[in-house]
Amino acid sequence: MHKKLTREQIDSYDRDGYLAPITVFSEAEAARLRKLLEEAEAKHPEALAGAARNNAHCNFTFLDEIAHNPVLLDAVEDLIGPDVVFCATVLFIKEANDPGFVSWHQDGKYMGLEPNNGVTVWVALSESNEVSGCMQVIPGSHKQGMRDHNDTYADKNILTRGQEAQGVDASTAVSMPLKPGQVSFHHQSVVHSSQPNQSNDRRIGFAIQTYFSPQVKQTKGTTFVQLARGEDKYGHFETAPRPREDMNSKDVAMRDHMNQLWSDILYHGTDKRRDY
Ligand SMILES: O=C(O)CCC(=O)C(=O)O
Repeated sequence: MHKKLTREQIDSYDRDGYLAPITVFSEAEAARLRKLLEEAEAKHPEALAGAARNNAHCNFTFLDEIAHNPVLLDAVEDLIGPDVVFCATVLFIKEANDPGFVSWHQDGKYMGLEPNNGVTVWVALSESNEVSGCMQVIPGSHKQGMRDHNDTYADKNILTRGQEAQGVDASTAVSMPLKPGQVSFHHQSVVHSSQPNQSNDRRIGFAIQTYFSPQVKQTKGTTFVQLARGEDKYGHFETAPRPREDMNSKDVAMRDHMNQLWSDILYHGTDKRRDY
């Protein structure tokens, strides 16, 4: 018995490596979450910009609640099983008319997780469509293994290394437009990208990157996770605390520590680092 998704939706995720759109939050709830985010940005600008867009769920309760939302987790459980942890979140924000883009890449390439069978959930807090630069995926590419990536460090590329997966046939790409409150699911090995935002509104996505089984191992360093569902019988990871209030100083220090360790993993093998 599945909790949120149908058999057809699960089969389509397994076949194509993505599933979208799935409604998890109402438009009113998405508007409330966006308001909380924009109030938090106004009050704590330094805590939600640049590298601080990583793991902000450790410092803001409304982001923590999204990552632990029971309906969202019902769908995650349908896709990867009853025991679920997650290691990081990213606020992927493109301002109105922002030239920032995301090159073709696979999430698992630099995360050091083995095997790469987790799922990234991307929650839309504003309209994400072809004008505002929604995500695009190459269906079925999660079954073709990890590709070589070329680290470009391109100026407007939002990814850490500006990494570009090689051998991508963009003519087969499919867009994943989302309304505020809808989410997409993509496999940690599926090739995906997004174009600049050419709309007059911000394109705001909150990505939980990535939910996976606690059986997975970290091969490149130390990673903190939160338990999202079920139990962790393996203990392969450190445990990250959940925030009880916004911007508690202990949580802020812990998040900085986690981000440093995560950055060490994402930039493993290179001396060239950016501020995110
Ligand atoms: O927000 C985007 O445009 C890209 C997000 C992404 O690459 C991801 O969530 O894995």
